[in-house]
Amino acid sequence: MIKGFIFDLDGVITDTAEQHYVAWKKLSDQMGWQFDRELNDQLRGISRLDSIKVILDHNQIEISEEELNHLATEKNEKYVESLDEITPTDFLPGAEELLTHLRQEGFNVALGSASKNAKKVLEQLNAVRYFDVIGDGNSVSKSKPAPAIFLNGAEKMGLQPEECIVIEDAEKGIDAAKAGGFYSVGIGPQDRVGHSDLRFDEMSQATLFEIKSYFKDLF
Ligand code: B16
Ligand code: MG
Repeated sequence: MIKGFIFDLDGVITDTAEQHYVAWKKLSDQMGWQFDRELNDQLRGISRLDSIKVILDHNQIEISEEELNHLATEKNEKYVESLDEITPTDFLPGAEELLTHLRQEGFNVALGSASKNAKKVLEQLNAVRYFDVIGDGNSVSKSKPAPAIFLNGAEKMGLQPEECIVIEDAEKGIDAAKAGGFYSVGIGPQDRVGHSDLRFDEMSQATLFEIKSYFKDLF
């Protein structure tokens, strides 16, 4: 039986992909690296350090570990500055409704985000109150597609993976959910999250009614 839900943040609750894009773009322009929205989409759900490695690989550039850390920190400073602009109107359509229904029906709810800034984003959205457990980039060391972040969330809720549904927008996020033995709901196109158990193009379609209808034997 399903007793809990684990939410990804960027692309599920709010669309911080745009702020990540602007920060990476500023750094790339400064460094003379090629960076566009298509490459930004490949960074969905992956950690900051893995992200900079993808950008460097794409540009066929090799730098020292020290420089890599330094530049990733610089990007983060740019990103964090932009988070002050997030307000409670910045939920993706449907996200707050789903969180509210889950609260009303007494489900356990956890966050399972790769971001080390997840708490700040939830605070800006006034969304901390919807979560029993906040798992973020500081909670585990192995990032998605490893299932660690979701296993950690389930454990803190006192639940088994098969009692939880993970909601994710990233290909590697769905990989992580499957690797951990979780049920999964994918948000996005078939070529990105078609390997989830249930897929919606947009978060607004992911209502509790639709989810319950699909996984009917589990509720
Ligand atoms: P930070 P999610 C992910 O968030 C983003 O999709 C990804 O683009 C970003 O690199 C990652 O968080 C780390 O973020 O630099 O703030 O630690 O989708 O897992 O909620
Ligand atoms: Mg995401």
